[in-house]
Amino acid sequence: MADDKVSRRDFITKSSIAASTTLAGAAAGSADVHAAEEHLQSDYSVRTKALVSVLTNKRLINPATMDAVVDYYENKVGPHIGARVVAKSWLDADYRQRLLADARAVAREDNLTGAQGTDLVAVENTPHVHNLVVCTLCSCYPWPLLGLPPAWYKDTAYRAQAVIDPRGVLSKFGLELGDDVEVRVWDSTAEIRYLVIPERPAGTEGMSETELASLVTRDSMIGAEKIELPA
Ligand SMILES: [Co+2]
Repeated sequence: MADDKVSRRDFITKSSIAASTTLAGAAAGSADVHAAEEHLQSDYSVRTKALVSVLTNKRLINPATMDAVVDYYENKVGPHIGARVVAKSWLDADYRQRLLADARAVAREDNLTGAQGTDLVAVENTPHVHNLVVCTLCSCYPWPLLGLPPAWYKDTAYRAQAVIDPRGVLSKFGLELGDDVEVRVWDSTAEIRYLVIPERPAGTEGMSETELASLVTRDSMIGAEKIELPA
């Protein structure tokens, strides 16, 4: 990277101003903020490459193993796995009950625990309860079931507002909930990850597990949307 020390210090000052401006929501979308964010992104990516190269040269990591891990989370693990769990829970009452009682045990049975030995908790949406998942501290997420988290899940604004004003956040996502619906927010940790079992949409009677799974979206399993049948 061509940055000398002065311009680098200057950049750090600018990007922290940009970050606080973004947080305040005052200038989201301004060219300055975007320029600083892009700069920050490229700075992280350069630092990451440098770190990988140092660790590889010291033979502390193997690039082939790293590639395999990235490929695993990018291509093999994804929301299709959680979607299958949801579809199965819609069809099989006994499975659903066991899932809600002890999701970790069910995930272990189905070989869905992944590398992390985290606890998994399943919560169900009903006409009167809507569950929303967040990680206020960072971005803890049920990777083995949903793959990589969406960018908004890691966003400071989402993490802060989801616990303060979940209805407002859901409304921004296009989901307006009636006053008779209780909203429950689940704060994930390094130890506990949550999976939302969305409501099965009407008009799906007689569908197979595969057909049902194809309707289940990633965001519905975070509680950020309801599943709608395609028109
Ligand atoms: Co976290």
